[in-house]
Amino acid sequence: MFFSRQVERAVREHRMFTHGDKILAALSGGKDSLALFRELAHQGYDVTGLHVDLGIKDFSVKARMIVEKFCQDLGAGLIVISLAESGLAIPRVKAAVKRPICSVCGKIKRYWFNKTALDKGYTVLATGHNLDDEAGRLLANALRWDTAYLSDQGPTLPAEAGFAAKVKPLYRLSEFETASYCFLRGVEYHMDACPYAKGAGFTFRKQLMQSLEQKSPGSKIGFYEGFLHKARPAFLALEQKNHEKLLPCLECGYPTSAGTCGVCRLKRTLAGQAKFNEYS
Ligand code: Q46
Ligand code: ZN
Repeated sequence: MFFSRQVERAVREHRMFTHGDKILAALSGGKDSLALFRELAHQGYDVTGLHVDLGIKDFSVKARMIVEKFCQDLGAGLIVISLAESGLAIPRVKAAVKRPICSVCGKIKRYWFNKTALDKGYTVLATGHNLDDEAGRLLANALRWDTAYLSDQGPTLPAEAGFAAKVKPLYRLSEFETASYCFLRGVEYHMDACPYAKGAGFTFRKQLMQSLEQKSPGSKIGFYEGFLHKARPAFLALEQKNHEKLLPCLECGYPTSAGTCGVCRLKRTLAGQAKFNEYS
């Protein structure tokens, strides 16, 4: 099947993992992450799910139910992290920070993905990013010529001090293809959009790339693969020179350049606000 062959090709060409690896796969409940997990399990990989419950009313309750049922039906292991339990439920964070919530939410999720993979001894962390996600992100990074992000963008990131190895085995497949896979395999996924996704820049850039694809089929994969082979090595070389030294966070050990990492600082801010509300 086309879908399986594209995953096999991505894994092989980018040496993502082998059948000896312990893979932790992030499961949001959406079509991409569930398709990825099902396909890896089907190909005989040792894969466990990780769901970060964002604490967004109704939306997160449904997402978690879908993921739990999916793993139960498949007989697969699942780890659930509740942001509400660590005081970082996304609606609370949104009320407290001035930055766009999606960039903070992304940071918090990445923090927990990485921490869980390292703490529990997984050798690689897999996410369900597809070609539309990757091409849209590349466009955003190129529009800003953000050399640090451009050097970091790719289907594999090797493990380094404090960071687990990360892979994106669906990077050759479009959103339409992952949705079709779920439909054909009877995978029930979360179709509701996150209430905070409206107006997010990434949606617009994906639509832009999709218009290009319609006018000129093959644009998305050509743009992304061309970047990987022809441009990324130059950005990597450039950033190796400017590489900022990271040290473990004083509170949680996560790599940071600021003494205390962003997530620990955020926790502190929210705890301070809660105390203020209690006394005011
Ligand atoms: S969950 Fe979080 Fe997304 Fe919702 S707040 Fe934005 S980043 S849109 S993938
Ligand atoms: Zn920290």
